[in-house]
Formats: sequence, C-alpha cells, structure tokens
Amino acid sequence: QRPCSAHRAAVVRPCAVKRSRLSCRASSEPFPAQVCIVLGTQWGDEGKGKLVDILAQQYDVIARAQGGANAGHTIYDENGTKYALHLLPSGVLNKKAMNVIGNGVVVHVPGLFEEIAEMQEKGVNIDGRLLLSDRAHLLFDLHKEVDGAREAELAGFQGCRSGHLLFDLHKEVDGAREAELAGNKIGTTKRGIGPAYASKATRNGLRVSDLAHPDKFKAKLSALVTDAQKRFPDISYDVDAEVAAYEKYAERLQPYITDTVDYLDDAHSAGKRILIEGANATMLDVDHGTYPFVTSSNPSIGGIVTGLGMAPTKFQAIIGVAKAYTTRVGAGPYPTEIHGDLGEKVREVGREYGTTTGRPRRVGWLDVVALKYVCKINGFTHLNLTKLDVLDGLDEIKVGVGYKVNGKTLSSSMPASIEDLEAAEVVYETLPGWKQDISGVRSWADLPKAAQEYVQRVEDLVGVPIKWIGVGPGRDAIVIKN
Ligand code: 2SA
Ligand code: GDP
Ligand code: MG
Repeated sequence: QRPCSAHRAAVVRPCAVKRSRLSCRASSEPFPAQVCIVLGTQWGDEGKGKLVDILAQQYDVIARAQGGANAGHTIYDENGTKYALHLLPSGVLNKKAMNVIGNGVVVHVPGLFEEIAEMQEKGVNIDGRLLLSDRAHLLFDLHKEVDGAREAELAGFQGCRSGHLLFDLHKEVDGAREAELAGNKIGTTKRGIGPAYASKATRNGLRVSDLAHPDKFKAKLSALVTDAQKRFPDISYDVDAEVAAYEKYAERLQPYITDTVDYLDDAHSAGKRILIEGANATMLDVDHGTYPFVTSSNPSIGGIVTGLGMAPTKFQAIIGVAKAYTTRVGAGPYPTEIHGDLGEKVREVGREYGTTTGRPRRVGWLDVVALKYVCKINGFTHLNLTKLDVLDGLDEIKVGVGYKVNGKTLSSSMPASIEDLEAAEVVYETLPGWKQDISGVRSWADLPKAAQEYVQRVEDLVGVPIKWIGVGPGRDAIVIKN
C-alpha cells in the first residue's frame, strides 16, 4: 500500500522536493528570539521537524524535552535527501549546532545508536554534537513488550476514567486498573512510551545516571522486570544479557552524558541561541489532550519547562505548528474527521502515513476550536501553517469553528469527557478552494487570492499571527506571510 501511495503522491507533486535544492531563503532570515520553542498544535505530524530544521540553521543548540522514539520528524536537506528522526533533534543537520536530549525524554539506547548510525551513513556525523541528560529515563525493550501486551489486552469497553480522582481502585495493583479499563486499544506506536513514563511515575525506572553504577543497575533492572512479569507473566526477559549489553552501551554513551540543566543554563548565559523542538502535540498531551487517547508525556509548554529544567522566563518565542487541515494516528475522538473518498484523497496527496510506524493517518478539516484551546495553553507568539499545498485540488474547504455539546456551543474550549467530545456536533465555515498548484509559490503576494483568504481567515479566527506557510516538504517550500 505504501509505495503505491507514495507513487501517487509523487505524481501529484512531482517537483516538490527537487525544488527544495534551489534556495534556502527562509533559512537565511534571522529569527530574533534567543530561546525559541516549536510545538505541535494538533495530534502530531504537523511538520515540526521541517520548521526546526529551517530555524536550526540559525541556532547554536537544539533540544528535545519530552517523548521518545514515538516521534517521527521528517526533514529534507538541500539535496532532497530524506531523514526520519525519532530521538535525535531535527537540528542535527546544522553541523555547527549542539543537540541536547533533555531529562524529560525516555531514551531507548539501542534505538539511539541505530539512529546515530543511520545519520552517519548519510554523512551526518554526530560526534561531539550530542548531549544526553543524566536524568533522562531509560526505555528498555521490556517497556516495548509491556506496551504491546497492554495494547493486545485492551478491547471493547472503556471503563472509568472520569478525570484523575484518586479512587480506591488506584491503590490496588495495576492489574485491577487494567480490569476496569478493559477497553479499546489506544493505537500506540508500541515504542514503549507509556510503560517507560509509568516506570518513571512509579519511581522504579532507571535513569541514564544509573549506568555509572553497574553494581546497582542489575538489581534495579531485575526489580523492574519482576514487576512487569507480575502483571504480564508471559513476558520473558534475559536480565543478564540486557545488563551485559548496557555495560557496553554505557561506555559508548559516556561522551554524551551531561547535566543538561547546567549546560543549557550556561549556554543561555553565554548568549547562545537555543531552539527547542516539541515532539507529538498538545492534543496528545496526557493532561490537555483527548485522554486517554493521548501519549504519556506533556507535549505542551509545561513539558518543555520540566523536560529541560529551563525557566519559562527565558523563552521569547513559542511557535505553534498547525497543518492547514488535521491528521491523527491511532484511536480516539476526532470531531472534524473526513470519511470516505475525500479523506482518502487528502491522505494520498498529503502522504499521510506515520513516519515511525507507516500507519495511515486519519484526516480531517482544520479544527479551530481545538486550535484556540491549544493556543490558550501554550501562549503561542506565532503560528506556522503547514501543508497548505495539500488542499490545492479542493473545490471548497471546511473549517470547524464550533462544537455543539450538551446544548452549548463551544468555540475555544474542549470538553473533558471523550463521551461528550464524541457526541459533539461540529459547526463549520466553508471557504472556496483555489484549485491551483501552489507548491512553487515562494511569496505571500504570489499565493492565489482564495489561498490568502483561507490563511487570513484562520489567523483571524485563532488570533495568533501566522508567520510561515508550508507549501511543500522541502526546506525552501515555505512562504513568509506579510
Ligand atoms: P504512544 O506510542 O504511547 O506515544 O501513543 C499514544 C498516542 O499518541 C499517538 N502518537 C502519535 N501520533 C502521531 N504521530 C506520532 N509519531 C509518528 C509519526 C507516528 C507513526 O511521526 O508519524 O509513525 O505512527 C505519534 N506518536 C504517538 C499515537 O498514535 C497514539 O494515539
Ligand atoms: P512532525 O512529526 O511534526 O515533524 O511531522 P512529520 O515529519 O511526522 O510529518 C509531516 C510530513 O509532512 C513530513 O513528511 C514532511 O516532509 C511533510 N511536510 C512538512 N511540511 C509540509 C508542507 O508544507 N507541504 C507538504 N506537502 N508536506 C510537508
Ligand atoms: Mg511525526
């Protein structure tokens, strides 16, 4: 299915990536903020990696704060070479920049080395350009197994999850909660993210700093495995082999391990420019997203503060990245979802397949209600509207501007309960399409009038300036809005 869809998309946009070889106008424009954050505003895959890659050319340090290898950030260099990044920040292509993996990231060490090797094969050497927080949690293959086992188990009924009240139930072992939850699968990436953050919250996780104490490492890992096996007895795990592997990894990781809180503070004091890359997105935030169909970190602004140990008073720009429509991978309520042929068409033109798992992404209209809610949480200074080119062929384009729920119309807040969200009736505005290929457009003035009006209407509805507009996957396929 994938080669075929990629082929069809290539037929629709034959030159989109090739054109990116021509210039890097957007990357040469200086962006003034000393500390700048790029965050996803929807359900992920908005194109954060592309903006980070563009801005990274002007920054000294690029940092990741949360998530793990569930993230998939696709970028293209000036030669059109494609890179799919998962744990490494999308700034790695700026060969002068230092890349930081902060304390809030859950790190699968073998996966990290694989990614470093893949980059090296493509001529990008990471040596001396990567720092890993000594407080970051280690994500073991064990966590991936638990992730798979939990997903396999979830089916049918979704039980009690009304908020985070401390029911007596929560005092029981995890198994009791699972029995209560026996519901649909979340549709995770099976990268072990939830179980790794669960270990962190349960306080039996292992951190990068534990690698320096091999005597205690084995005992801690054994305790983690025993705990998981109580819950999932079928999981078999060779602790000795894992300990031996991690002894070797510890040596290789040594040059990267740093107190990144200190490093970032010193870098900031020295006037270095710091770019922070969010992974996933606020609608997948474990607090603010469509719980429980979310990831297990805080991909919103709070997760950046805790995930790097950086004070928010240092932040000057917070950029929200939003697709001109929406996509979502995995299960969960999706009020503006487009079903049928039209959804399929947008998926094919937009090449909407997971960067990490290859899963087809669900597709929907732009949801301004969710976007306004996400703006409140994050305090965006600018927006980047991406993939406007994907809407080129449409006669008309809808924008969700309200939810009718329980007799009320919401315009900038989300119902907490997914049952209410599932029942929400979306109020749409319909705008005319432009029916023109905009993938070669590089200036606001050259965008068709209907495309300008679409972008302007979104900006007016959301109330945050749209600075960048994506018109293709390549680095130069970006328009700065006047
Ligand atoms: P997890 O694995 O525990 O974080 O999954 C929980 C939910 O979070 C969603 N999620 C994502 N949604 C979109 N993109 C993600 N990254 C990859 C990409 C996804 C892929 O960039 O394409 O390749 O499939 C991502 N990571 C997590 C996930 O779908 C669950 O709904
Ligand atoms: P991220 O997780 O937010 O970094 O996004 P992903 O890399 O998972 O998915 C975004 C996809 O859209 C990637 O394949 C990008 O190359 C592509 N992309 C980014 N911006 C644009 C754009 O403006 N137009 C088009 N057609 N593709 C884009
Ligand atoms: Mg992605």
